[in-house]
Amino acid sequence: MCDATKIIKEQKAGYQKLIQPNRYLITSALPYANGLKHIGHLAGAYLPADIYVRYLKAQKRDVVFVCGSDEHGTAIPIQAMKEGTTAQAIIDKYHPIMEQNFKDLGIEFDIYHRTSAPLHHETAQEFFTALNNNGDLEIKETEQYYDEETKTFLADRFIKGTCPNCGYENAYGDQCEKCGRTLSPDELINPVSTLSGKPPIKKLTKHWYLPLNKHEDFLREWILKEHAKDWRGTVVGQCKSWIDGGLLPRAVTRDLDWGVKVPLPNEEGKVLYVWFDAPIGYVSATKQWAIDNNKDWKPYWQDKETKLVHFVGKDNIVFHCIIFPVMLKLHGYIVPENVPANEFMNLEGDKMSTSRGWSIEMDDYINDWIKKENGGSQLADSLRYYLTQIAPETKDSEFTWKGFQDANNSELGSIFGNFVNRAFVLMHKLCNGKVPPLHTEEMDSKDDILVKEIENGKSKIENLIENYKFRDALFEVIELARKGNKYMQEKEPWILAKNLEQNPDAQKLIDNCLHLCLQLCANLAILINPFLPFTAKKMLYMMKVVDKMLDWDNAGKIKLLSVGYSLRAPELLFRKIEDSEIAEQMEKLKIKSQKSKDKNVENLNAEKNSAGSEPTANSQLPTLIKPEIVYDDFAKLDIKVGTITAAEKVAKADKLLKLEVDLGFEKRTIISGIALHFTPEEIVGQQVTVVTNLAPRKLKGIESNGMILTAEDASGKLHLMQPQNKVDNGSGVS
Ligand code: B3M
Ligand code: ZN
Repeated sequence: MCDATKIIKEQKAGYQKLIQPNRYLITSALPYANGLKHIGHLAGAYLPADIYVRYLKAQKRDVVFVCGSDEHGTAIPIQAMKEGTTAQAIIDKYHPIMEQNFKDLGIEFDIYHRTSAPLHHETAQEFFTALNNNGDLEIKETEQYYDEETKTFLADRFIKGTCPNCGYENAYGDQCEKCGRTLSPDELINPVSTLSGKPPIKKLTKHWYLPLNKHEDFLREWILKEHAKDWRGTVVGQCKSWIDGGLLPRAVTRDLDWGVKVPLPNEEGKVLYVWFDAPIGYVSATKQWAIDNNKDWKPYWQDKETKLVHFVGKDNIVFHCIIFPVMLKLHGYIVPENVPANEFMNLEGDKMSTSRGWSIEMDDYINDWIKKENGGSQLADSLRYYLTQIAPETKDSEFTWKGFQDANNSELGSIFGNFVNRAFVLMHKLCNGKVPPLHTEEMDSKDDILVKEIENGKSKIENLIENYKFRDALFEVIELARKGNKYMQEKEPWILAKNLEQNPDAQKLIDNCLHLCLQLCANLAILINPFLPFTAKKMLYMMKVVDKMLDWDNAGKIKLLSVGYSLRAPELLFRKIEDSEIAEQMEKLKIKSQKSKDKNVENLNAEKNSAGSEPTANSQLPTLIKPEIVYDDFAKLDIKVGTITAAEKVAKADKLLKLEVDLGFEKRTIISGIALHFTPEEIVGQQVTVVTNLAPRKLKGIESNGMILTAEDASGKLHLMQPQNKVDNGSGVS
């Protein structure tokens, strides 16, 4: 709890409601400018922050919401290598796209900065200098991995190897992307340089370290005691296991030429570690915002009254809860009040991953759904709705296209949109297009209950948002619309209207019903605004009222629309999403993932079959041993002997041969990456061993149903794995 909250709470002892401080600095993790970001990222660190900020702003609190591109670290030059360009070109390409993507989805930062900005470099250097001059950093000389060919020290993603935790073979030197474990290069099994593919040597180098071990008491007290209850359990749990595992000094510099230079003389070739400079990006972004808006940035970082909240995904917890807070404390800045980290969002039963093509990039969603139609921002809200409804706040969750369709059609459309639409249509039909009066003397218990629901709804939703429970808060907003529908259904103003001639007094009942329904619509606009800002705007237009009506203080009241005020005709708030659109997206996802599988296989084949060219990582590593498996793992493979009965080259694929293999019980088509090693003529008639139960996969549009086994010699040449003597086709190999 920050001091301001504590003081106010103490002053108001006995007063139940916790009064929140007035100044907030909200941050969303700075995404790496190395590629498009997917909707899992959106749901993790950006959308919840945006909801929270919109709510705080509607509360008229003093809030600054900062974000920006993380443009340093090895991720950027690696992407540059992949795209055959420079690191600078990569950040200049992705930074503006990411900034625009966020805008299109209604994520409204006060500033979207970038860590390549000179102001950021100065700020990060100043931070480092202050800590260093104060004796808060330690200097150590250690042996680190070095690539002799490219003359580069291999930190972070410049080095790959087998993860000691899960056995994944392509784990990076800083993290395993498969199991999520944070790593150091020394932990990798069989490390190789990402740059040259060669095994590294060790070389002595000097670095600056942040001695986290000296701050254990502070971290225990601050996280495990003070915040044990108000932070999410998953966040406290992760911090506890780090602290209990023993904190070590952590290097904050790197031998690299891409990044913020170490601000000391004679230290050429050394930069700040990306995880040292990136969070300082929050500070430099605040400074730039202050310059642009003629404000003072200091209170946001130095005044204990300010509440700092970091929104991040779970893989960033340790940096925001342990490392950065230690840096902040040493520098005399405030530490976060909360770090409401989210778990991960899966997609259609599998982990979301851009590199595997199993993802929905924000950019793709925007192009497919928002840009394609007039007023497509409604579909930005549909996504915001579904992502909040399934937000992975306490455990991993799952995005499915069907779920998205249902959320849009059955909840947004049939409940929320339908209620607002009916209220407006009936008001035009039965009340001359004007807000009818409320005849209090005619109010019955149903009316009273609805009024109470409106009043209570506000505080329920408010409490949930204050506690970072956005999914529950959104549920309550929809619940209120559901209650509106039920109320209207029970009141049946359309039936009353039929008997007006016999019973003219019934107009009063019609008026009351629609008066309350319209006031509820106005309330819904306020309450939905943090979640679905485009929808709230549309509702303001229909009600002919100004933005000011969305002030949070107005919620819970039933006098928002004046009697006799004429309102516009209803607009469709949410259009229906058709089955065909969902089928199209599913197809697109499958094609995309297949394409990247093909690409990965081709890359693998290119490596496997590049005899004569540079030796590859594989051919340099004949002794590479994979992690141990049990017999059952081996027994899952169905390996059989077959004879190649036909072979031909695959068009537009130098390395692929299309083979027909007779397995005795059937003939199979197998695409194999061996065309650089065998001609079709020499291979026909050869017996081979085949993994027959490998899932089929398409290569260059042809389905391959198995894999031919080969051995690779030191020069990279492939040899067929054949039985010592001819055996019957279909013979099992074990
Ligand atoms: N760029 C890692 C990530 O995108 C990193 C976050 C920095 S936040 C200061 O997951
Ligand atoms: Zn792993």
